[in-house]
Amino acid sequence: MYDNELDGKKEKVIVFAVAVGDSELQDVEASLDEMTELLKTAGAETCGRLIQPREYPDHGLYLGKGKIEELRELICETGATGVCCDDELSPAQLMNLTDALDIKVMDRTMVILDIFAAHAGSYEGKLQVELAQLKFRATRLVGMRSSLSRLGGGIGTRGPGEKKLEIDRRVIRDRISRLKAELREVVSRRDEQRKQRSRSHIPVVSIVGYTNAGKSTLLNYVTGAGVLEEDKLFATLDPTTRNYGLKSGQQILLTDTVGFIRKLPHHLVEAFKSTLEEAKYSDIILHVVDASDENRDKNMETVYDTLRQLKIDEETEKTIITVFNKTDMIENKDELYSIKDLISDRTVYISAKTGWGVEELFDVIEEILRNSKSYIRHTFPYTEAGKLGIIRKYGELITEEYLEDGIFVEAYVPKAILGQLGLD
Ligand SMILES: Nc1nc2c(ncn2[C@@H]2O[C@H](COP(=O)(O)OP(=O)(O)OP(=O)(O)O)[C@@H](O)[C@H]2O)c(=O)[nH]1
Ligand SMILES: [Mg+2]
Repeated sequence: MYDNELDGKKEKVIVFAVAVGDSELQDVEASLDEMTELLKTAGAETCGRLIQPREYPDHGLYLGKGKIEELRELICETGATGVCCDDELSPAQLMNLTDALDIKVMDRTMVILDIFAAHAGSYEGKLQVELAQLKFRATRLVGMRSSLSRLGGGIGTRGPGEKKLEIDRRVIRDRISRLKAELREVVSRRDEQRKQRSRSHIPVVSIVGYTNAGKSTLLNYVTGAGVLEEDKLFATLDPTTRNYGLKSGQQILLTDTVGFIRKLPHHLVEAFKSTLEEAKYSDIILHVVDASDENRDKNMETVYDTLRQLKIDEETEKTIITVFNKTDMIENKDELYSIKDLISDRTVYISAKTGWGVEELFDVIEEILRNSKSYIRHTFPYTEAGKLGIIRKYGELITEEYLEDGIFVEAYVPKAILGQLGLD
């Protein structure tokens, strides 16, 4: 999809991290595994790794002096074309490391931004990525420029904002305010669409979860939406919403959106706020979890943290269904059912790939929606026969009997339309 090459050859990268204070080595290793996946998605190959246990990262160089020496040797041995830090480096650290190693230096944020740049499809997505990249780069122009002139191209240089590297800060500032203004317009248009949606009383169910959990696969399985599903991180950036009819005839809107990850760059969260916040405007949240991932618990924690950061859940009291996916990868069913999430309201086990358990998931959704409705038994006079249309559209009509004095109805209806029916 985009140019993965650096002067004609694939980038070869050494990943490194500091294991701070009392952090578990195993967690740092897992994070570096993920960093390796991120680099692979961005088109680079990882050829080595280095971890330094330290109280905290060095202010000037991130690593200690001795480790820098070790890293330099590793670069020689492996023929690496660059190094990548698993944390976001400060502008000073980036510049100092570039000088000390005389090689291209990247960090986790740069790689994530690069992937987002390559995957942004919509106008809104592109604006968001460019905004995040410009804000990130604005403070790092000096260090990046020297490393770029040394190696020209590859990760960190792609995207809508790439040509802006050579221009001065004032121009960047102007561009940032222009982008912000354009984004405000796009976002207000989206708000309008959301308002219309909520006026239509159709319940919205949003799919959230860690990147690569299988969110798009689930949406595709049930609605044939045709969203790109890939064994890559951040395959989806733009929200996709599809209509879906439940067994009772009740219509819902299903929304798939961008995934979460540990250490999601701060500028990205800011720029992508309206996309990431999609779940805020839904009635039910499906939290899709890759049950077969050994870092499952950490990933779930990250998703809850991100939801909290976006102020979803606490103020809104949403129903969360945890959907343990990829169960086809777990043969032992006892082991499968021992996987639990104690925070969510409900837990369901599925395989979005084979469809196993998906019907039960939608039964649970149906039950939750029904419980959020009022049960009514009422006889409407024939002059109000039009109200049956409203019930059919927004609720679930169970019985209708045409009696002498009117139409007897038994139904579940959303509380919001009781007034319209003259029943509040
Ligand atoms: N074995 C198995 N693989 C699955 C299942 N569901 C999804 N996958 C695979 O997992 C990978 C990621 O799936 P996606 O649907 O793209 O994941 P996503 O959550 O949308 O990921 P992002 O958009 O990148 O955040 C793909 O290779 C899917 O084929 C499942 O139930 N079983
Ligand atoms: Mg996806």
